[in-house]
Amino acid sequence: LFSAVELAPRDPILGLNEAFNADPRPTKVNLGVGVYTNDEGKIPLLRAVRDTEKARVDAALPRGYLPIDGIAAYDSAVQKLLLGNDSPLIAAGRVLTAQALGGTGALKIGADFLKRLNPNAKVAISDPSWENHRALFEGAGFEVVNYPYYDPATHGVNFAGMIGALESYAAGTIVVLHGCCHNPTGADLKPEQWKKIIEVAKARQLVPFLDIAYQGFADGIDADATAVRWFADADLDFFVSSSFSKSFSLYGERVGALSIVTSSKDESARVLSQLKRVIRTNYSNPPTHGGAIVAAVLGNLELRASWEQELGEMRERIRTMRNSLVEKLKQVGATRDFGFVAQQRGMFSYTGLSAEQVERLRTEFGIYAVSTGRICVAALNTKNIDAVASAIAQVLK
Ligand code: PLP
Ligand code: TYF
Repeated sequence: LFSAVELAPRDPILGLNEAFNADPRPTKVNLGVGVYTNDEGKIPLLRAVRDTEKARVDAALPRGYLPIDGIAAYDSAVQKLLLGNDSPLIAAGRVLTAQALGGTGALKIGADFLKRLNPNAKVAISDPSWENHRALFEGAGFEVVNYPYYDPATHGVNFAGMIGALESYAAGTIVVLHGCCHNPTGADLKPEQWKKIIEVAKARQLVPFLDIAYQGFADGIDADATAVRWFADADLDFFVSSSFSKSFSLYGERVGALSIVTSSKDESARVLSQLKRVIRTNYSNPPTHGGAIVAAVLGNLELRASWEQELGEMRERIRTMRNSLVEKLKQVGATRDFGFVAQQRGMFSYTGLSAEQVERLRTEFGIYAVSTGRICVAALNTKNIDAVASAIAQVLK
């Protein structure tokens, strides 16, 4: 049965983790995978999460099945985080949300649903994008194309190229957009660019699929949802996959959601009924723990304030590390200006290092980055940053 099965290639990012774990050097640094670690190099357990977990354990709750679309309070909290507490769309019943297995699970059920709805549509993702975007949509049976996005010359967005591509797409094309903190480049769209994209999406009848996995990591919870809210204001039907993996530091609990904005309450009910069918045949219903914690934290003023405070600290620490890396690279005489690193947003930076330079970082210095030159700046800390800056300067020589 299995004699012809070929060995699949490793995930380029998660595969790095395996190599990192096997590396015996005590000075090794993992800037590969997109995980936030604190100044001690640890994945934090947020206070609000810890307190909520304790209370839940003490309550010794039964573990029945959740509804197919998850915890109602969770779904409602997700909608408010994305669209704002006073969203008229929520009030009008035009938004439906299903708790999902992380942002990845949200993309997967969204892709499967779209395939049933519009099987011949193409899917467009940014060049470059999170590796899994292409794989997920191809896995759902779609043809996936790239729209121009990153401009290595400016370390920003090739907006003319991007808009040109969007304008060339057939009606119904599904366009995956990073809501904020673009993975892997760290280069985000400017407000006026979002406005233009919305205009084109409307005129060309594109299907926007916003993926927001880092809400709160650029400027704040509300500020980072600006693009999502502008899509809502524009009276478009669109999809949003969102994730609490990063913002709640709950990576392994798989807490995310798929939200869909439709044109009416009646449409929402019909769409949700179909989405539930997709969920049922994938995994029946989501797990309880992560969703219950997030719902409890977001539903309690004190816990929510504590969460926002810690999320703000994570955001600030990343900003400090970005500035510090730029400074230190200057101090150690790096032969390039890395000022752009301080402008990029979220967990990642496209450093412009070549695959060979990244390879040297790993073999000579035990510093792990993605071969594309992406580093996770959220894994820098006051203990490893000097070594990282000096190693980067050396491989640039
Ligand atoms: N979308 C983007 C752009 C991401 O960077 C990630 C990262 O993990 C995800 C989705 C998936 O999120 P999750 O880990 O919650 O599945
Ligand atoms: O880009 C990252 O590093 C994160 C984590 O298949 C991740 O988004 C990476 C690869 C993958 C799943 C998650």
